[in-house]
Parts: sequence; C-alpha cells; structure tokens
Amino acid sequence: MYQKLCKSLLTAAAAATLMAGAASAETWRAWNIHNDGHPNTAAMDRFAELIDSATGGEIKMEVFHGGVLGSQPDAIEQVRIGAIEIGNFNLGPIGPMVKEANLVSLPFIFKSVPHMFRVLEGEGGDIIASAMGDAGILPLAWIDAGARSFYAQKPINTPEDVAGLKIRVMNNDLYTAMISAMGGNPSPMAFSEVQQALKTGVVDGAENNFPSFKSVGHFEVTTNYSLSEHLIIPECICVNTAKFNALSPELQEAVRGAAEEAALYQRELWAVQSDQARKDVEAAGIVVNEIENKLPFQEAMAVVYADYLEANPDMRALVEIAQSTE
Ligand code: BDP
Repeated sequence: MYQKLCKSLLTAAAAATLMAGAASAETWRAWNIHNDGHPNTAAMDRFAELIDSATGGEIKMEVFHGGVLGSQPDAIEQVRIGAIEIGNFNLGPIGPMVKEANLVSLPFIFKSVPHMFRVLEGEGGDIIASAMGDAGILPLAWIDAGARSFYAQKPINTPEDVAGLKIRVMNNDLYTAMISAMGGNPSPMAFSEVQQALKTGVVDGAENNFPSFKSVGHFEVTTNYSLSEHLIIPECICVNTAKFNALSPELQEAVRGAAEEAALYQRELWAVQSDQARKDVEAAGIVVNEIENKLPFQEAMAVVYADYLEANPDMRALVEIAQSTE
C-alpha cells in the first residue's frame, strides 16, 4: 500500500512536471449507475480527484451518478464508440458484446470473491481484458461486486423454489438460461425499473448483492433474501480504448494508476459497506436465509454450461482456466 502510494505520488509529480505548459486540459464524462451511499459512487468520486492530481490537471473527469447518462447496456455502447469516455461497469451486460467477458456470467464459475480476483489477475483476466480492449472498452482496474443472491416474497432453498417465479435478471442470455434451468420465468429489465416491478408484482423476485439490494430500495418491497450466491460478477473501471491509446505513455500510466488506486479504495469500502448493508436490511425486517446445500443449484446449471459450450466451443479453454485456478 505504502509503496503503491509512493508510486502514485511520484507518478503524479512526474505528470505534473510533464504537463506544465501542456496546451489544454480535457474533461472526460464518467458513467456510474449508483447513487450516493453506494461504495462505487464514493470510489468514482475519489477516482475523479485522483485522475486530476495524477495527470496534473490535464484530464478532468465529471462523474454522472444514478445512471443519468443512460441504461447500462446503452452506456457500455457509448463508451465503446467514445460518446462517453469512462464508466464503472458490471461485466454482466458486457458479456453479450464481448464473449470472453461472459465467462464471469456462468453461474458458480467462481468459488468465492477472492477466487474471482485470482482468475482476473491471472491469464484468464488478461484474455478478457484484451478482448474488451479490442471491443473498444478497455478495463483499467477490476472492482468488487460481491455475490448475487435471490430475493422474493418467500425463502428460496432449492432450485424448485424458483420454479414458476418471474425473476428479474440483467440483460444477458446466460441469466435467462439460468432462471429457465430452474423452471422460473426470466424477465430481463433495466436496474432502474426493478423496484417498481417488485412493488407492483410485475416480477416476483430479483437477484443482487446486499449494497444494491439496499441502495435502490428493493428491500422495501420484498421480504426474503436467500444466500444462493449463484453469481460473482466483477465490475471494472473501463475507458474508451481509442481515447486511452491516444494519450502519451506518461498520461496512460497516470490514468491507470489513478484507476488502480480508486479500485483499491472501492474494495476497502465494499468490504465494510456490504456487511453494513446486510445488517441494515435485516434491521429493516428482511429475513436473510442461509442455504445449507447449494449443490442442487449448481447441478441445475449443467444444462446452462452444456448449451453455452456447445454454442461457444472457443470459450472452453477460458472456462477451464477459471476452473483450474486455485
Ligand atoms: C448492481 C451492479 C450494477 C447493475 C445492477 C443490476 O453494480 O452495475 O446494473 O446490479 O442488477 O449490483 O442491474
């Protein structure tokens, strides 16, 4: 940490020297779906400060919170084409555009959050990052989004409990396949619409991590959160590739360093605030249900894996990298 800080201070000083006399600063627009009180919002605000100081004011960042620049799939597309420069994205909605990124959307592909980071920080992560960069959306740093679990008006202990329920999922065929494999009715929907859909019964349930379950009020319109932890999907701080490549090597290093530092900050906040979010929703009356045996959920996903590998035989090697990572 200390070394990292020294390095980024040095980078900042170097960038400041470098940039003294530089012609003109540019302002990047940053997309973030979360509101105040969510760890990613604080991390993106910190990132804006870090990028400013690391680049000696050469790059400024205006962060638009609450998804006001558009839905997540739209914003991903906008970063790809350079209409928005940068964003905090979940890899779930990136999967339909970059097939390598879909690795993380296979249910139960990761054993734990640390395992997910080990895969991302190894060869698997290099393959995903390079494919994303080629698609125009370059990851500068990975951030934590914990594990996603189901919530509904009843406990979910087995895949059979999902049967017949209409469950909101993010936009990705792997998630619709996951719900269908349990006999449920998947309902892909924008994040901003889920609270109302739960409230009015348009959907019976959804799935997310504790901070998001809390921050957008899903806990106010549901009763049971069941710890299936079926998806551990990382997020990224991602930049338009062409924009990043057009920077001098010094500025690239400064921007990457700022993103890495913001990501570390996010992970620290996440650790504390996800525990707190669980406590807060429990205090508000949510029943958090431990699932004793997750094996039936994992077994129900066999068809999802089989169909996925049949349709994407070229992804088998990446799946094997993840599965063989300790
Ligand atoms: C949250 C993610 C956010 C997603 C949202 C969702 O941080 O990027 O848009 O889930 O379920 O946990 O749509």
